[in-house]
Amino acid sequence: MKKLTTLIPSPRTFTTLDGTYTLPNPLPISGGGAQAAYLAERLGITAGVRVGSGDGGVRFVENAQLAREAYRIKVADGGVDIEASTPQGRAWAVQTLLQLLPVSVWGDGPVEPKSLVLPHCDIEDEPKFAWRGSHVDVSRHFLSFEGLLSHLEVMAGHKLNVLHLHLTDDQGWRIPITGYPELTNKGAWRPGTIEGHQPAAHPDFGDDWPTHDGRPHGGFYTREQIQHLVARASDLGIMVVPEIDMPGHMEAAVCAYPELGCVEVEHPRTSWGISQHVLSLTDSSVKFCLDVLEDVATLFPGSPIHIGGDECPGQEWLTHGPSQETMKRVGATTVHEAQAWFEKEITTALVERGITPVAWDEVLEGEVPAGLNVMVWRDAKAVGAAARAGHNVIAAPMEFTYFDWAQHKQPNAPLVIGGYLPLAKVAQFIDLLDAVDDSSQGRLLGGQFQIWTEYVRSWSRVEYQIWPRGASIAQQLWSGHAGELATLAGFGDHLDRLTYAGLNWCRDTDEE
Ligand code: TNX
Repeated sequence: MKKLTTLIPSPRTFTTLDGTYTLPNPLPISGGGAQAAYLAERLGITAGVRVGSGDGGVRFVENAQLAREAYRIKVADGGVDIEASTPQGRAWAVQTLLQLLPVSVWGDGPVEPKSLVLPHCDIEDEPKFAWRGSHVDVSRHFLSFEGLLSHLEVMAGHKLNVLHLHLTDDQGWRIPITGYPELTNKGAWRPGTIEGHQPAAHPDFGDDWPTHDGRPHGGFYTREQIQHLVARASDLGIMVVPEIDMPGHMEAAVCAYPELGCVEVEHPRTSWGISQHVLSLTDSSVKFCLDVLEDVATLFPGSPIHIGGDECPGQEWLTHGPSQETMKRVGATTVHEAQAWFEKEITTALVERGITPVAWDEVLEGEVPAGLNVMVWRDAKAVGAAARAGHNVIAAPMEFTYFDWAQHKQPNAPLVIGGYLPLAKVAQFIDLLDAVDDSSQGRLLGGQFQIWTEYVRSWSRVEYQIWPRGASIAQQLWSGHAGELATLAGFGDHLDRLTYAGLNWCRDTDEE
C-alpha cells in the first residue's frame, strides 16, 4: 500500500481504515464559514475544484463539547465529516484535511482533481499549548506585505496560531499611528545600513557605527493592509500580536519626534547592536506610548500587545534633566527601578483597557506588574522560574528558537548574526517545556520561534532561516513531542509540501 503522507504536527489520534474517498468535483461543502471558504479557495487554486451541491463532500458540524482548538475528522464512503466548537478548530481540521491529500495541494497546481484521494480514517486532535507562534522582525529590514500574507498561510499549514510582528525598532517604524505622521514620514526610512557583519562594540562609540552603505532603506504597512492582514489571519486561525518596543529600541521614534529622546538623532539607526538612545522618562513620552498603544489596539482588536522592554541601557536618563526629575518624583534611584516604573505605567493602562500586555524577560529584573505575560528569550531556565513565580510565560529562548542563528556550517552558508541551531538542537525545545513543574504548567502558555532581520533582507531569506526548523517547533508545541524531526530525513514528504509551496527552505545540513 502507498505510504501515507507525514502529518505535521502529528495528531493526537489517527486511525486509518480500509478504503479511500475521492473528493468529487464540483465539491459539496456544508457549514464551515470562512474555513470552508479557505478549503474551497485552496482546492480551487491547486486543482480547479469548484463548490457545488449533491451528496458527499465535506460537512462541518458544530460540537460544543470539543475544546477551543480541537477538531475531529471522519473520512468514509459517504464523505468527510468535520466537528469543531470554534472557527479555529475548523481551521485546523481543514489543514489536516489538506495534509491527508497529495502533498502537491500545497502548491499552485495544476493538480488532477481525480488525485484528491483521502484515506478512510478517524482523527481526534487538539493542541498541547495554546500559544504557538512565529515572530517576524519587520523593522531591521522591511519585508513586503505580500510576503506576510503568504507567511500566514504556511503558518496555518503548521497550525501555528500567533504571528508576533516586531513592528518598531531603532532602525525603522513600520506602522502608521493617528496623530503622529512623522513616525512613518521620517521614522520608516534610513539613509543606509552598516556593511557586512557589525564588529564588536567600539571603545569610543559603542554600537553606534558611523558608516553605512549609503543605500536608503525603509517602508511601512498601510492601515488598510494591516486590517486586511488581521482579518485574513483570523480566518486562518491566527492572531496577530503587534509589538511596539519601548522604552529602548526607540531611535526611529526619537528621530521623528525629538522631544521624545534624551539626545537628538537625525534618522533611524543604520547599525545594529544595542542603542544607547532611548526614550526619555517624561510625562510626554508616557503619553506618546499610551497614544500609540491606544491606536494600535484599534488595528489589532482583541490581541495582546507586546511592549518590548528588552535591552534598554537607560544610562541617558542619569544625565537628562527631565528624566532625572521623573526619577526623583517616582523614587527611582537606579535605571532598573526607572524602567520598572515605566513598565508599570504602561502595563497598568493596558490592563485597565482589557488588553493583555506582553514583555521580554528583562521585566523580571524589576517587580513584574500584575497581568503582564513574560516572553523569555535569554536564559532558557527562566521559563520555569518565571512560571513558578506566578507569571504567564511564553517560551522564546535563543538557545532553541532564534532562527536568525545558523542552521548549518556548510560552504556558501549565508552571513548570519551568529549562533548555531541545527535541527537536532531545535528538537530539544520540548524538553525545556516538559521540565517546568506540573504545578506551573498551566502558566506556560506555549512558545514561538523568532526571525530577527539584521542579516535577513528578503522573504526568501526569511524562508531559508525558518523552514524546516519552524515545522519542528510547530510539531512540538502542538503535539508535545518532536516526533522524528531531529533530522532532515525525519520530515519525510513534508519537505515536498514546502517545495510545492514555493518556499526557499534550507536543504543544507551538517548531518552525516
Ligand atoms: C536580541 S531578543 C534582541 C534583538 C536582536 C536579537 C538578535 C530581543 C528581545 N532583543 O533586538 O535582534 O537579539 O538575535
